[in-house]
Amino acid sequence: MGLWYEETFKGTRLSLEVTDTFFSGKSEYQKVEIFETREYGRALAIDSVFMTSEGDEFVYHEMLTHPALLTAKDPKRVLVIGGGDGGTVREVLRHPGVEKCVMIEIDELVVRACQEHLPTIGTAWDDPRLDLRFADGIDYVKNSDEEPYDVILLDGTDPIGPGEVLFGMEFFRGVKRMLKPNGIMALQSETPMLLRDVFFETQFKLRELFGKVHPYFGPVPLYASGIWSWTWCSDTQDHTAVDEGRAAPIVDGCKYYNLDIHRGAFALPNYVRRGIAAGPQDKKEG
Ligand code: SPD
Repeated sequence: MGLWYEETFKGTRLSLEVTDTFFSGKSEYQKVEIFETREYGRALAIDSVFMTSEGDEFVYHEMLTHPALLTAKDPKRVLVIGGGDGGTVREVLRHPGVEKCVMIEIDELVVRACQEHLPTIGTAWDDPRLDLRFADGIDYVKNSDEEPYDVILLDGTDPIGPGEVLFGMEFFRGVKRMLKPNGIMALQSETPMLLRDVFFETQFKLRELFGKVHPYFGPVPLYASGIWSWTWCSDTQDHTAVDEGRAAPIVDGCKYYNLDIHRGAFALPNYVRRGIAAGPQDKKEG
């Protein structure tokens, strides 16, 4: 039996057996570690919280990316904020119609460590359509005067400590400012099971900004509780209107996402339906 790497998260613990360590370093923002696990292959942890693993990353990255890209109208410009392991931009750049994908990641150490030690996840670093920048996403969406985007994907860490601002109203307003009027934003929106307050508060904040807000769900075994959510937001588009022509080759290359998953993922469990229907005041009652 090898060593065990343990994540403690909101009163729960998840342990993975680790057989090797490839990287351990500290940036000005956070502690970054990459190791080999017995069942999930190589994994990345930031500040001792699992971020991704070779074994289950496909669920998270496909689900963050394809529901938005395939319901957007002819998306050419895509912005990714966060996503330092490269899995999200990999999925974005599988869409041949995307002409430019700007990725804003605050921590260069995460990207450099993943480029060297997690090459199976970030397979699109050399794609000429990728414009990778090491910058603060909050500043970018607040101050950038670049052309707005067709799709914006938020691939941040948990909203605990430094990541909290990435779930704040000011940040979401900035993101909307950088989105075309018929654009789509999708974000990872945490576990409704363990971080219920964060999940519901996020839904309510997004509803103040977007005419259409739809959470959707999938299993990510590496994340606390195993049940993960993403949220699709737009003023004009329809979250069910998948462009099936564009979807076919994308789905062929996916390990998780397909059109049945797309339809099913937006089905809301009763506790989520009731929590949303109850509104901000009653979010804890579910
Ligand atoms: N609890 C972990 C949440 C991590 C969300 N972001 C993961 C980044 C993967 N690209």
